[in-house]
Amino acid sequence: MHDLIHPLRGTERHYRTVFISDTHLGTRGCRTALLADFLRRISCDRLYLVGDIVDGWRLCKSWYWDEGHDEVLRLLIAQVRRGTEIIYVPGNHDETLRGWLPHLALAGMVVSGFQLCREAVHVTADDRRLLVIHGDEFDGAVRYARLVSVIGDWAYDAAVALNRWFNAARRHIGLPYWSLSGYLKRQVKEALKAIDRFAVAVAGEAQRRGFDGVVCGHIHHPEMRRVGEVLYMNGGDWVESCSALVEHADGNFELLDWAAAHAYAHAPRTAPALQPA
Ligand SMILES: [Mn+2]
Repeated sequence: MHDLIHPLRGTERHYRTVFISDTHLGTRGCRTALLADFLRRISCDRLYLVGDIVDGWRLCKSWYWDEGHDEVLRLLIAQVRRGTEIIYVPGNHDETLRGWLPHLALAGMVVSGFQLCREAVHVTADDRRLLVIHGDEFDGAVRYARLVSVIGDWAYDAAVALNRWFNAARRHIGLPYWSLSGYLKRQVKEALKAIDRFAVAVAGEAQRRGFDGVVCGHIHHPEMRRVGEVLYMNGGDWVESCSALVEHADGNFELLDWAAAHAYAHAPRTAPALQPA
């Protein structure tokens, strides 16, 4: 009898390099189950944590930690034990770490196998030099960027339906027509423009400094494309998109959509197995 092939089950994928960012551990938003699943199923020579890994070190009021968060931390330490080099570039939500950097520099900058640095330079298998930064330095460009993930396609569809009811109500109390979906559409358009401004700003910085590309996070929008003369790569996040950027042994890069991969691998097998006639 044939069985469906489950691409993730029981297999471990090895990559030259893995980049993850914006896990926001310490908040309820972190999708710890998916992140733990990812960390269990991949291995790599080098793992970059590209900022906003642990959130709210300063905001103890909203601090949230459960077994899922413990498990992620345990798996990261397990990666170190098996020889993975971990490079941690703090972001704006874990910027407390930035304050430690001068002291850590004196101590060799390695804490339990985690190497901390303000920014990193990654050399790919095919000898390209990539700047690795979180990206909040370019916040000026990015006011709207997060809206895109808030107002997704489904929300837009819902808004169109809601708009009818909304305007019926407005009519009822004598107010003129106002398009909610039009408003949301304009917001999404602004957000997309902001994402583009962010990419252009980050890539511009990398280009000015003579890099072949840049890896960043911060705006929770996974993307990989050429911007100007450099390769712009954003690994996304583990709050909404659950994505990671990986480098294969030959220096090729790939964006992994772990939420989609996981959903596929664990989809209920409702279709009967085909029997040969
Ligand atoms: Mn950030």
